[in-house]
Amino acid sequence: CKLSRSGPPATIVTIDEESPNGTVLVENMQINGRAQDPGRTISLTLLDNYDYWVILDPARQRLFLNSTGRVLDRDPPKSITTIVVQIQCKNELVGTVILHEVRIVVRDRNDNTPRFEHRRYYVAVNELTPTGTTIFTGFSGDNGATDIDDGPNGHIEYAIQYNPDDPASNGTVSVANILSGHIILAERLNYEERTRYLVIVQANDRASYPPNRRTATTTLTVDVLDGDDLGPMFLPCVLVNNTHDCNPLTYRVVIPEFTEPTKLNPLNVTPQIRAVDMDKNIQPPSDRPGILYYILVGHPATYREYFSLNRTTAELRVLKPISRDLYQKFTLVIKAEQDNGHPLPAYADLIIEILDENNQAPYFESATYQGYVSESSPVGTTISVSTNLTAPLGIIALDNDIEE
Ligand SMILES: *[C@@H]1O[C@H](CO)[C@@H](O)[C@H](O)[C@H]1NC(C)=O
Ligand SMILES: *[C@@H]1O[C@H](CO)[C@@H](O)[C@H](O)[C@H]1NC(C)=O
Ligand SMILES: *[C@@H]1O[C@H](CO)[C@@H](O)[C@H](O)[C@H]1NC(C)=O
Ligand SMILES: *[C@@H]1O[C@H](CO)[C@@H](O)[C@H](O)[C@H]1NC(C)=O
Ligand SMILES: *[C@@H]1O[C@H](CO)[C@@H](O)[C@H](O)[C@H]1NC(C)=O
Ligand SMILES: *[C@@H]1O[C@H](CO)[C@@H](O)[C@H](O)[C@H]1NC(C)=O
Ligand SMILES: [Ca+2]
Ligand SMILES: [Ca+2]
Ligand SMILES: [Ca+2]
Ligand SMILES: [Ca+2]
Repeated sequence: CKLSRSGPPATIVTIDEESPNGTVLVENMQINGRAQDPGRTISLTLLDNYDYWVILDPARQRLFLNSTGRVLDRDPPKSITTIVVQIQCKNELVGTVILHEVRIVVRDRNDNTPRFEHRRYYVAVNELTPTGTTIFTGFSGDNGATDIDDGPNGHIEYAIQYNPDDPASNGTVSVANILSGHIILAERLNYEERTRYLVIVQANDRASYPPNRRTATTTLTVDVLDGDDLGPMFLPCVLVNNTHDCNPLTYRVVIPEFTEPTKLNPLNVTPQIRAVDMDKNIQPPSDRPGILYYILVGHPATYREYFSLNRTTAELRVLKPISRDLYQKFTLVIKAEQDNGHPLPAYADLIIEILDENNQAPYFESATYQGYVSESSPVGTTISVSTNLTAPLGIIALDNDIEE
C-alpha cells in the first residue's frame, strides 16, 4: 500500500467547475500492489465521499468525477471549492491499512454575468455644476453590479456606452473610476436646452482573458435641474428668430397735461410693465429670485421730478402736473434685475407722451352747409357739394386741443 512515488500519501488535483461527468480526476493513484482478482494483494475503498462526487475504479486506481444529473458549481449558493476523499488501502497479505488523501480543488470559470442590483438608476444634477464634479456614486457597495464568480471573474469594471437613442449622452458624463463606477460630469449642462440624458452604463467582469469577459448594462437617467444662469425678461417677449433673446420692447403711456397726479396714478401703461425670470424651474420655489425695477436713464433729464417707478411692483406714478409747453414726451429706459445679488439685468423702453389739456370744444368750419342730390336718386346716394354732382359734400369739424 505504499506509494510507488516519493512524497506523502496525499494527492492534490485541480479541475474546472462544471466539468462534465466522467472527467478523470486522478489518472493513477500509484499505490503499490494489485487491487483486482486474480492475484489480489490490496483492496482499495473510497471513504468520506461526500455527495458521491468521486467514483473509484480500483483496478486502474483511477478517480472520476460523478456529476450525473448535476453541475459541479463553484459559485454561490453551492460554493463547492474543494472535494476531499480518502482512499483506504488494505494490504491483503498482512492486514495493514493506509489512508491516502485526495484533495480536488475546483477552479473557477467565468460562467456568471454581472447583474445590476436595480433595473434603472437615477440622478438629478444642477445645470451649474462644474465639469469634473462627481455626480453619481450609486454603484457603491453592492448597489451597482455584482458577479458571483471568484477573483477577477467576479470583479466589476464600469464604462459608459454609446446610446443610439441619445447620442450626446456618452459625452456628457464619464466614469471617474472604473472600479467604483463613480461618474463625473464631462460637459457643461444647460437646462434651457436639455433637461434629461439617458446614459447607458456597462458593467463587465475582469476575466483575465478579455474575450471571456461578460457584460451587463443599465440605464442611468440624468435629470438636469434649473439653475440661476438667466436674468429676467420683460413681457411680452417676442423671440428674435432662432434665439432665446427677446426683441426690444417699448411700453407706452399717454397722460394729459396739467392733471393732478391723484387723478392719474397709478399710470395705465400698455402693455403693463412686467418681467419674469427666464429660469422657469428653479427648485425649491423659495430659491427663485424676486425682480426689482428701476428707471435707468431718461430724456429729458428732469424725468426724475415727474415720475417714479415702484421697485417691486413696477407701478409707474406721476409726481406732479406737467405742462405740455415744457415737455411733449419723456423717453425712459427701464431695467429689471434679480434681487439676489446676481442681477443679470434686462432693459426696455418706456415712452410717456403728454396730451394737450381738453379745454376746447370742437367747432364746425362753416355755420351752414348746402348739398345737392338728383330728385330720382336711390337711398344711399352721396350728397354733392355742387349742382354738377361731381364732388361729395364735406362737413368738417375741428378741435384746438389737438394739432391735426
Ligand atoms: C458518469 O461517469 C461515470 C464514470 O465515467 C460513468 O460510469 C457513468 O455512467 C456516467 N454517467 C452518465 C449518466 O453518463
Ligand atoms: C453519482 O451521483 C448521484 C447523485 O448524487 C448518485 O445518485 C449516484 O449514486 C452517484 N453514482 C455513483 C456511482 O456514485
Ligand atoms: C460617444 O460615442 C461615439 C460612438 O461610439 C463616439 O464616436 C464618440 O467619440 C463618443 N463621445 C465621447 C465624448 O466619448
Ligand atoms: C425672422 O424670420 C422671418 C420669417 O422666417 C423673416 O421674415 C424675418 O425677416 C426674420 N427676422 C430676423 C430679424 O431675422
Ligand atoms: C411699492 O409698492 C409696494 C406694494 O404696493 C408698497 O408697499 C411700497 O411702499 C411701494 N414703494 C414705494 C417706494 O412707493
Ligand atoms: C362742377 O361745379 C364746381 C362748382 O360749381 C366747379 O368748380 C367744377 O369745375 C364743376 N365740374 C365740372 C366737371 O363741370
Ligand atoms: Ca463573471
Ligand atoms: Ca464561476
Ligand atoms: Ca437656468
Ligand atoms: Ca435667474
